[in-house]
Amino acid sequence: MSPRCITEKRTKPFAVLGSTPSDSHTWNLLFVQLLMEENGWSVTNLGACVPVAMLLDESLRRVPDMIVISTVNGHGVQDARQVIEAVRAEPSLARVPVFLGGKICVAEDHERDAVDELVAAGYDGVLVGGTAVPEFRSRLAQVAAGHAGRRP
Ligand code: B12
Repeated sequence: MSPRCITEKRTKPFAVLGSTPSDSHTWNLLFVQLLMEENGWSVTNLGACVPVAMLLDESLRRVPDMIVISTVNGHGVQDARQVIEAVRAEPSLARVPVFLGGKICVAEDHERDAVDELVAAGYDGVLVGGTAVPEFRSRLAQVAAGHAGRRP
């Protein structure tokens, strides 16, 4: 555990949410934050254009039950890769579930390959298209159930 890490008893599962370093869109982030809160999560929303170092600092300070990256500017396939590589390189974050969602490419025909590449790079799920939100809800419930099982 990092010396900077806060020790706490959590009543709710906790997530760090942010966008990629290049993405300035914000309504997607607000949507995901509200969706998670409605499903019983507590969320720190770091906002748009999140530098990788900021995401790491926040996640190491208070190790989350999930990290969520939302990006819609079409550069996710490049930018989200540097994010997951940095997260997985931190020993205390290496096993934290990390989900990516939104619009990750500028062309839909590249999306399937991009999803596979990003999962291979370390994401637990890359959620795009019409099934993204229902799939995300069920992943939230799964991770929250694991959190409830660990609660004292
Ligand atoms: C509003 C808007 C802007 C505003 C943003 C204001 C703000 N404060 O956010 C402004 C004008 C600033 C803007 C700028 C740009 N934009 Co813009 N923008 C839009 C627009 C019209 C709406 C986005 C929005 O707010 N939607 C509402 C939210 C709630 O929905 P959403 O973002 O689609 O998110 C949904 C899903 O993607 C999903 N989702 C998102 N994240 C996640 C995460 C998880 C885990 C899950 C499960 C689901 C999920 O759930 C949400 C609800 O269904 C879209 C076009 C469109 N109609 O979607 C373009 C769009 C996103 N923009 C686009 C582009 C290219 C840009 C610019 C790069 C343009 C430019 N050349 O400068 C810049 C971005 C610069 C940058 N550095 O990122 C493109 C992206 C291309 C792509 N992905 O294929 C789009 C799609 C327009 C287009 N058709 O070309 N934009």
